[in-house]
Amino acid sequence: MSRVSLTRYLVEQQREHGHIPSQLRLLIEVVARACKHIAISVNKGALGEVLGSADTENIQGEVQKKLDVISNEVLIEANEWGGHLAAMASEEMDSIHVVPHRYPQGEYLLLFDPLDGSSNIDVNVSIGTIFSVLRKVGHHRGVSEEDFLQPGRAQAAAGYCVYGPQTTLVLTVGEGVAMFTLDRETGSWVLTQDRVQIPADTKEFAINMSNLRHWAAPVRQYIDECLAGKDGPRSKDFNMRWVASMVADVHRILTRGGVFLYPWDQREPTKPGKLRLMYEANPMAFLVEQAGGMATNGEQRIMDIMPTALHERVSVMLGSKNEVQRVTDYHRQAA
Ligand code: P6P
Repeated sequence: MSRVSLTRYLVEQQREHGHIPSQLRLLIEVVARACKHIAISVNKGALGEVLGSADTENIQGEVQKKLDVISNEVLIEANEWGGHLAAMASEEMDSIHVVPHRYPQGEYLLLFDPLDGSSNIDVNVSIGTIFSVLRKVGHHRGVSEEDFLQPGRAQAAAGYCVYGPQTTLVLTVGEGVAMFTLDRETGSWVLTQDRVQIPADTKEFAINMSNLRHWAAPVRQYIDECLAGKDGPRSKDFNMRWVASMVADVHRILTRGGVFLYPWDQREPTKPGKLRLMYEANPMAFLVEQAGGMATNGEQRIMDIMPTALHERVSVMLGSKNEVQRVTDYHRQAA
């Protein structure tokens, strides 16, 4: 079978569905190229003097790793000049980054977590870049943080790049999910899976079990039933995985099914959850739904949440539809 490159895939998707205007195609190709540059830095590890902390903090109050800062700079510099973007937002930046006046402004807004899972960088475990694309609505001049505060269902595209044994770009523009593996010899992204589908049922759950005593009752009920196995109410045994890198856990779920939970817990009761809505939960929810899965915060569809702040957090349950439906039903019954 002839190899299909990312560019060919986007051109053929545009021809078939007409939903990838040239500015969006340019945006996706620029982000994909930036991910290749990030992969090169990530893969250097100790040989590239890119490990360890940058001795700075981000808005989340988290100590930034050197690679967090490098990845953020790569994405900013790659996307500034193309004329496809009005502004960018990142986990690593307090406020939005407006495209400088020396460049033309485009109609899209790009949000990203430049290197998610950075606690895994120094121990050589898979990490990734997560991105979300919104349209700048309204024809007012200028762009502000308010322009970004759109629900996940408004996304024009979303994806991630996982830096693991393979470097894989996973993308949706609203017509299913496709996976592209980086061919390091030619430097091109090659389509390796199209029309990804998550099985509706699974025997694999992903959650940080050390937080068990802090969970709300519905989560506790759901996990206890999984742990009870075939002698319990589920009448089947479950397996558990927790990479502590959302990109790696979600990639496994897109590849073979599963359910991922990072729910609210009472450690910081005023926070709805740990993960960020705009550039972690929304793009992952878009991918999961496009692959036939489900993504809720326990009460509602993640992509229906109306954001009120750029860096707001959210409780996340996503993956195999029947499992997410079950744990969401437990929350609704407890309400
Ligand atoms: P914990 C990584 O820091 C991250 O944001 C996600 O990628 C991951 O799923 C989660 O946090 C891990 O959190 O509390 O298990 O370290």
